[in-house]
Amino acid sequence: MNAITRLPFAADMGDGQEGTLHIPEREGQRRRYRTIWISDIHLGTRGCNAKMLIDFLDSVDSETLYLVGDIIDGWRLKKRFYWPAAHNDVVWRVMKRAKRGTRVVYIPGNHDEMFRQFTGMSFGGVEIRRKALHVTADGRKLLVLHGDEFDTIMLAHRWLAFVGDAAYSMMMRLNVVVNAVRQRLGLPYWSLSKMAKHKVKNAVEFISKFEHVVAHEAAMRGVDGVVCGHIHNAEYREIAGIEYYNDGDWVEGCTALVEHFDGRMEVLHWADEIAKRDKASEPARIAA
Ligand SMILES: [Mn+2]
Repeated sequence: MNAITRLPFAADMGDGQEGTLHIPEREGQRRRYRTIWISDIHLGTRGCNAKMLIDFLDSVDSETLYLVGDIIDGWRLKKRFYWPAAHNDVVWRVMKRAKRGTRVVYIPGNHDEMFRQFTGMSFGGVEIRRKALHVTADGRKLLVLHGDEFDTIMLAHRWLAFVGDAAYSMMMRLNVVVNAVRQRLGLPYWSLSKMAKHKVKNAVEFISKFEHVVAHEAAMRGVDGVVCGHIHNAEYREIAGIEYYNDGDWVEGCTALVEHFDGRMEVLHWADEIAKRDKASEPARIAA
């Protein structure tokens, strides 16, 4: 808990403090959505892809923003305090958004469960909830929760144990190195563990089981669908008449779930969006 109280949020939250940002906020037109869901950012770890997330936050805007858990990695912070300026910049952007009028709902996950004790309270306009019911523009009811609630049912499966494992954090670190090299070579972002997840049979089985358990639970609660995070695997599937959405993560997947103004849902893979943007601006660059 000590490490948490040392987090330097407060220093940068005053008005007109933009100059204290490590990565300045980008001006200009932002893509607007009705709703944005992001989770599993794991601020306070080396694996966190804060730069990509900052690019995302500076490119989009929404009426409502759901933070679906594991935003700050309290487990890792307790072991070793790690808080680069870019991680502060992420928190600053979220708080600023709440101030500008976006409804921000924070649903702590298992890595930031220390914030669950503040359920029902609100800090700087950020509402802290254990779960939420979201009604889409076309009237579908979606249950929003982190997803670790299902771990007890999932105990037979090993992937989650692996997620907290040294091998996983090694892979995440390797991912950072690989992509730093790729960036220098002008190659697009590439996800190591995404590939591993799709190749390892047990992981595939685990993800599928998780999705079915979540969908079953949603059906029992009489909602049309469920939005969660936790397993770092962005997805949209219909399972037994229930819409299953997972907004993925910002460790290596770099994905968000968005709702358009007509209620249409979409998973955004931000590395792909950046690649599209770079391609679109290429003729302009050549012309210049
Ligand atoms: Mn989690």
